[in-house]
Amino acid sequence: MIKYRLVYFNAKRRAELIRFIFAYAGQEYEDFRIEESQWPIYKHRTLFGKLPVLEISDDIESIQLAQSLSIARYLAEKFNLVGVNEIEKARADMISEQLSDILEIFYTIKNEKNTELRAEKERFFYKETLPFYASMFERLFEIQKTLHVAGNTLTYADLAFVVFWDHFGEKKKKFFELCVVSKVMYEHVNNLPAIVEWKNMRPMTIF
Ligand SMILES: N[C@@H](CCC(=O)N[C@@H](CS)C(=O)NCC(=O)O)C(=O)O
Repeated sequence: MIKYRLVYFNAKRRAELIRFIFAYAGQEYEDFRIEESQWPIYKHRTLFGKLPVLEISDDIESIQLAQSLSIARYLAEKFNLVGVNEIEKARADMISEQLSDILEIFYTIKNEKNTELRAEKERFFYKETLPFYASMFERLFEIQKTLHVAGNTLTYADLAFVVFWDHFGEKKKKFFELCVVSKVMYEHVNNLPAIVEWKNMRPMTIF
């Protein structure tokens, strides 16, 4: 029997999409969260010195996968969450990567040590960066006229969309006043029983 062990810090960030996929698929896995203090020792046991990694083992061997989006795609493929045709698949990848690019900007700001500079960059992010991308996504969904972000079937990109917006807490409400299609898409996935259940049972972390 295949066993999965997801290794990450006690945070949502780059592991939460993977956890959403496991939750949606109803697949058992070990959600292993390491303490920051353990990281220097653990780092050298990972493929590229970064987390998350997914350890996949059966009776014969154990392998490790790195890169959060690659792990997400591997699992999405396994649990039929990649889309039903080439265009849906490409769109699911495109959207997930675009969301990840925006989050990269957000994480860089959050990691800024200088508090004044961080506050300034955060203001810019919420005033310029996020509105720009939010309106781009909204325009794309208006043109697509599909039920889900990548087409007419639910893909891992729909889960990524919810994980993305959850980074911004209550601030997302202001965006959803203008981005009404995005709001519907977000709420549809956010209200799925498996996602509601996961959100209720997961450890409390800031992001
Ligand atoms: N592109 C990689 C980025 C991985 C990454 O930067 N992980 C951070 C945590 S979110 C990390 O391992 N930081 C610790 C370190 O660099 O030592 C992915 O998506 O998995």
